[in-house]
Amino acid sequence: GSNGYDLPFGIRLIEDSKISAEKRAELYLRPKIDLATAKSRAEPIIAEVRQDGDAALARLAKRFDKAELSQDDLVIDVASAPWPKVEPKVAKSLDAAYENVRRFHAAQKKPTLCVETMPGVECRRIAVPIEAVGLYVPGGTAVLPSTAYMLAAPAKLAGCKEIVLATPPRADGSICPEVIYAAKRAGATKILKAGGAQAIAAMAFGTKSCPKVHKITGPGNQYVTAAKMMLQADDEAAVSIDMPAGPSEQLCIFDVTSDPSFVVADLLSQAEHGPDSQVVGVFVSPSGETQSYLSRLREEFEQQTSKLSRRDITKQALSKSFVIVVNSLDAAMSFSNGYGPEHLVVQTADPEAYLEKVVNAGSVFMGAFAPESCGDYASGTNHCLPTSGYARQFGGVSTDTYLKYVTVQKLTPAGLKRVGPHVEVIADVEELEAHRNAVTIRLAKIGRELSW
Ligand code: HSO
Ligand code: ZN
Repeated sequence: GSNGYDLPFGIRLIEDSKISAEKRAELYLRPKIDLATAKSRAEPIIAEVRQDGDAALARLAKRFDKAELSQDDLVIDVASAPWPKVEPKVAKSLDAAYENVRRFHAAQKKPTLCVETMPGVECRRIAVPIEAVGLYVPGGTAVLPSTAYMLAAPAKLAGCKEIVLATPPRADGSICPEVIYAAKRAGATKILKAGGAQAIAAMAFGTKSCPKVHKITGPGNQYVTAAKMMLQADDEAAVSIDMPAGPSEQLCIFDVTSDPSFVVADLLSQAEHGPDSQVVGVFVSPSGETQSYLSRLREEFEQQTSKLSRRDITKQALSKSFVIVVNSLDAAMSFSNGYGPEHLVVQTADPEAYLEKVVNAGSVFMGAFAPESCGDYASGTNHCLPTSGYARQFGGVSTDTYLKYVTVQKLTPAGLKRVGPHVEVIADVEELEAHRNAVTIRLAKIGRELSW
């Protein structure tokens, strides 16, 4: 029976029909991360960078990255930097992945909107790139060239002029060649050798060597997230962010027709990201007969996990993860929408039936042959996605992330004669006389009558 200890590595097994609404709401919450502490640690670092600029960056690189950097070696000018040496096989795959991402994100650009709301009253909406943007590519336990092209490709396609990519330097002061390669391929203009809160602060305020940016995107640890949230609220920095980012997560819906080795492979691919990652299996079992499938799942977890080089990290993530058994498609989607996963994998026979009911999810992977890792790297969709339930109000990074929409209007005399009288009436209601006058003074000149 489901006593809560039926799966290995502390993965909880839960029956949806047996839990209360309160318990379900608890399951929607992510493993707790202490953002308040992260903010209190990020605060003095932000202040130091604001105060001392490049000198602070050099000091902090020594302290946090063990890297000796001189103040004139903090920024790489990407255009003039030579192509770094990467294995030809790797370059080929990075190019193929980048090309798919470029194609999908280029197609996201929308034509200028132009609507004549009344004859002679023309409203337009034009997309204008944010001039300078900052992208954060985490370092830490994995090198992430994929994040470099996921963030830079849409910024370049949007038309941003300055695209600063910040990533922590290695102890010898260098940046991983694959990250430089991806940044150069995708069109980043500068690489800032800085990580953590200091990188975010440098881009938000600008330093002698790092240009000031107007928007900062990309994932990061709790210090990066804390800094992004604090600086977005700072009127001196006047910077916006893509979204608050938390640990990676995946929710995978499966049933007895799903291949258990695929289900487990997908859940593990997300669990290996970090000890705070969370994966959720939603097992749709209308018959309630689960034991034989679950025992195959258990075996797959044991076998596949033991072979992973990151099994220690993976097991920590699994200990915060769970499988929930539901009895219908509707119950599965109700749970998934309540959780709002960053990645939703649907490995059932008819994934389209589930897709219709998706409300809260960052990115959806449909059917047996769409593993999340394809979206992480190479199919074309973006992998910078809302976590921690923010899929309720945010979509992932896209070309739109780097654009703002400017509206335009143009009125003919006839247009003003049509809309102007309404403006006069509403201005009267608001008792804003100058507003009214701006119309009245013109209509006095051109007349109020519409002549046909
Ligand atoms: N799954 C991550 C993205 C990534 N995976 C980068 C591998 N490299 C986003 O949650
Ligand atoms: Zn991943």
